[in-house]
Amino acid sequence: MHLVSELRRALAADQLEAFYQPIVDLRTDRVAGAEALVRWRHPERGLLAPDAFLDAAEEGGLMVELGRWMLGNVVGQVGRWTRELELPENFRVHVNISPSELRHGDLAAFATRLLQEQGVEGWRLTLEITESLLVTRGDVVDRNMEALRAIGIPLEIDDFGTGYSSISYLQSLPAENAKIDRSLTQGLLVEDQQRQFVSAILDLIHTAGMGAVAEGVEERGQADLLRSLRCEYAQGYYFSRPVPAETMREYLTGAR
Ligand code: G
Ligand code: G
Ligand code: MN
Ligand code: NA
Repeated sequence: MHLVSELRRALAADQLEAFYQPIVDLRTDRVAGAEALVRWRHPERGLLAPDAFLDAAEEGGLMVELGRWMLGNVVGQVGRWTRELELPENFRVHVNISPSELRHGDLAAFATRLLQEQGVEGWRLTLEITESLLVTRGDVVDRNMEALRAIGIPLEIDDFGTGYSSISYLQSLPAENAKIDRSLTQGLLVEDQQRQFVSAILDLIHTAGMGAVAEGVEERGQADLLRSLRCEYAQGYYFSRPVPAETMREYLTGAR
């Protein structure tokens, strides 16, 4: 079967699943949040990562539907965690939002309804938006970003440093955090020049009034260095791989 039609059926058959990767506050070494990452539990091919099907979703016009499924699933999960657990203070779940979702007029209205239905406050989420989208943003994107902010959902620039970042647009951007791409984190311990480069990027993020999240942290030395460079948050295999919701719950209750 064609991948697109298979994916369409998978959405209807609830074969998608949200995995969670912890985000750690480097100042306290505590879990400050998690990034939700979509997986497809394929009946024959096993657990599929997004690179196996997101392009097909985009081509098949399924991105908006997939994104809404994710957002609904995550907000439901956050609602249960808030009711059933004592969450770390300020714990929030970051969700990736595709450009097509942001270009769709009623993203903010959809999010508002979800939050109300599940009794979840907007600040419990963070929506990750890729840097490249922001360069070509139009009226609908701007209106969505403003409306999301108005309902208290923080925004975060994803893949920072890899896109076409124009320094000037940073100042006007309604984002709370910027996430440094793992290609930048990865060279941290190898080259002095890379360390200085990351340091300058962190300064830039802070000067723009945002907090910084570093992704792709795989070694303790990288976490230590990032902390010394005043990076607030970090995420990566050193702390944990993306895990199923049940495992994330165990992290949150201290059972793991
Ligand atoms: O873990 P990883 O292989 O899960 O993710 C690969 C890429 O897929 C990441 O760049 C991430 O931004 C993207 N991705 C993961 N989950 C989602 C999702 O729910 N929506 C969108 N739009 N992108 C996602
Ligand atoms: O949204 P985004 O592209 O940035 O999603 C994060 C992606 O990075 C996911 O595919 C996730 O599985 C992956 N990832 C998370 N932590 C690490 C890490 O420490 N090392 C590497 N190589 N990949 C990571
Ligand atoms: Mn992301
Ligand atoms: Na990223």
